[in-house]
Amino acid sequence: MATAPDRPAAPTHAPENLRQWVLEVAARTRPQQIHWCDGSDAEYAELLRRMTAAGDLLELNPKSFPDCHLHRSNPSDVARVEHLTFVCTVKRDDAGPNNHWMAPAEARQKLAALFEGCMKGRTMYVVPYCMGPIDSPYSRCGVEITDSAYVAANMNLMTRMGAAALARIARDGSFVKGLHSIGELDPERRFIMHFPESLEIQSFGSGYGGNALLGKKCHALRIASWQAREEGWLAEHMLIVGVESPKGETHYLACAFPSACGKTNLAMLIPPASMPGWKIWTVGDDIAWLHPGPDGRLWAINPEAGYFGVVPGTNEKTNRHAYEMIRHDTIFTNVALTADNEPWWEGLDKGTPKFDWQGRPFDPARGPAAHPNSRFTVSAAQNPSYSPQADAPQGVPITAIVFGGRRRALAPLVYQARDWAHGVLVGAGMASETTAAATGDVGVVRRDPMAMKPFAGYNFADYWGHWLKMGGRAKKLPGIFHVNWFRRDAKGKFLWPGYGENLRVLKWIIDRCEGRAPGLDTPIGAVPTRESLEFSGLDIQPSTIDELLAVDRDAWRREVAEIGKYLESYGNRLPGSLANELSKLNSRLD
Ligand code: GTP
Ligand code: SPV
Ligand code: MN
Repeated sequence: MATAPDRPAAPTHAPENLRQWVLEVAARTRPQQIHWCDGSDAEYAELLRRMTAAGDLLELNPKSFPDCHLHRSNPSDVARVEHLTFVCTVKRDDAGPNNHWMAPAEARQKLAALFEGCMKGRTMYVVPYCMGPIDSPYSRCGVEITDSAYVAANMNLMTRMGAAALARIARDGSFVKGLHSIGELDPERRFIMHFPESLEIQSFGSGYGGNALLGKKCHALRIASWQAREEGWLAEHMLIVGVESPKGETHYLACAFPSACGKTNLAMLIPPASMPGWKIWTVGDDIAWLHPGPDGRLWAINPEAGYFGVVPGTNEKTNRHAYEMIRHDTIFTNVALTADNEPWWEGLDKGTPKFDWQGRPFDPARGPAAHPNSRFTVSAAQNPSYSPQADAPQGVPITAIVFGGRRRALAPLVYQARDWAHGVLVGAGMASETTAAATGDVGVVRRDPMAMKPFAGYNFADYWGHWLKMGGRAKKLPGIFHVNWFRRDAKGKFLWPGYGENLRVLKWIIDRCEGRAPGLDTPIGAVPTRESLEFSGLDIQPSTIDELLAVDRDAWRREVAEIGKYLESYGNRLPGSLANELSKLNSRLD
C-alpha cells in the first residue's frame, strides 16, 4: 500500500519503534509516498510492472525467458565500492586496519546532509526482512528503507521479506535499521556506512548489489559478524553444500572463497558422469551463520533466500542447474542482449550479442558484451538442487570448513590443516586475485583472510581471536581445509578442470574427516596421496596431478614471510596463539 508521507498506513502489527523511525526518516528524506512491503506475489509483480513502465527494467523474450527482466545499472555503479565502505565505531581500533573508519558523529553528519530531502518525488519503500528461516532461533531481522523499486524487488527474492518478517520483528522487539537512497548515483557522493554498535546501516548513492541490498553484506556479514563475536557464533562469507554419497551418506561443508571465486558454482555442483550416484544439495551460496549446537558440532544456516550470482561463465556444461534456474522469473543486471531479446554473456557458448550491457550496439573493441560483474537475482527455491534442509530452523551440521582462493601459483589443489588453531592460521593467511565483484584492479593478489576482507565488521585481530575461541566452544569441530581451483600453467591455462570435477576434492575432504583417506604430511598440512584422490574418468596427466599437489618449500617460505608481515601489521591486538601457529609453520618449513 502506498500512502502520503504524513499518513503512513503502517500495517497494524508494525511495532511502535519501527513506525516512529519510518516517520522520522520520511520527515528528513521527504518522499512523495510511502509503501510498506508485504512481500506478496502481487506486490512483486506490481513492482516489476512499474519499473518496466518507467524504463528501469526491460522485459526479456517471454517465450524463452518467461518473467525475466533486464536491469541496466548506471555505468558508474556496477560493483561493490570497498573504498567508500566504512565501519563507524566509537573507537577506531575496534574497526581495525582492515576497515575504513569514520567517527560515528562525523559519519552521521555527512549522511544527514546527503539524505536531506533526497527522496523528493520518489516512493519510499519500507522493507521488513528476516535473514534466515522465519522460525529459526538463529535468524535475525532488519528493515531496509529504500527509494529504489529495484532494491525492493531484489529484497523480495533475496530475503524472507514482508508480512512474516514484520510479525517476527514485532515479536523480537529489535531489528537492524538500514537506510538506503540511490541519491543521484554520483560516485563522488556515495557512502556505505555501518554502525555496528547501534545496529544501523546507511547507504547512499549506489543501487548495486552489496552496496544497496542491505540484508546481504551490510547486515548478514558486517553487522552480523559483530553480533556473532558478542554472542559466540560466526557470520561468514561461506557457501553451504550437502554432499550425498551413492551410499546415501550426506555431509555438509561450509566453504569461504572470496567474491567471484566459485561459491555459487560449488554450491550447485553437477557431479561428473564418472561419479554416478553422487548428489549435491545447496543450502546457501554466499553467507553462512554458524552456531555451536547442543551436540557440540557447528550448525549452519543460510541467512539468505535467493542468489545474487555472477552470470558470466554460466553455461550448460559449467553449471547446468544455474543455467536452468535462470531461465524464468529472474532479474538480470548488466548482461548483454541478443537480437531475439534474450540475455547474453561471455561463456554462454551460444547466441551472439547485439547490444552490450549499456544497451549500445555491441562492439568488441569496447570490451566484453556483458559486464564481468553482471548478475542474476533469483529465488533459491528455483534451484533444482535446493536442499530440503535449507529451511531447517536448526540448520545443518558442518563436517568441514574449506577456505579457498584464486591463486595462479603456489597453493595446491587441496590441503588439510593440522588442527583448529592451524586452520585459523590457514584462513588468516588466505590471499586471492581480485575480481570484478568490487571496483578497482582485477587479478592482483591481495590478502583476503577467511574471504572476509571486505566484510568483517570489526578488527581482524579480534576476529581471529574469536575464531580461536570458537575452537573451545564446539566440542566436535569440523576439519579445516584449503583448496585452489585456479592454478595455471606457463601458458596461463587452468591446470584443474574445476566445476563438477571439484567433487573429487570434496570426496577426499569428507573421507579425511571420516578417517577413511590417507594424506601426505607436508609443512603446510596434509595433501592427498595420488591414490586417495578419485581420478577415474578424468582425462588428466599424472604430471599435472603432481604439479597440482606439489608444495614448493622455497615459495612457501616467501609466502609465510608475507603472511607474517601482514599479521604483524595488526600490532599487539594480534592473538599470541596465532603468532605461535605462524612460528610453528615457519619451523616446519625450515
Ligand atoms: P560472489 O557471488 O561474488 O561471492 O561469487 P562466487 O564465489 O559465488 O563465485 P561464482 O561461483 O559465481 O564464480 C565466479 C566465476 O568463477 C564465474 O565466472 C565462474 O564461471 C568461475 N568459476 C567457478 N568455479 C570455477 C572452477 O572450479 N574453475 C574455474 N576455472 N572457474 C570457476
Ligand atoms: C560479493 O561481491 O561477494 C557478492 C556480490 O556476493 S555483492 O552482493 O555485490 O556483494
Ligand atoms: Mn559474495
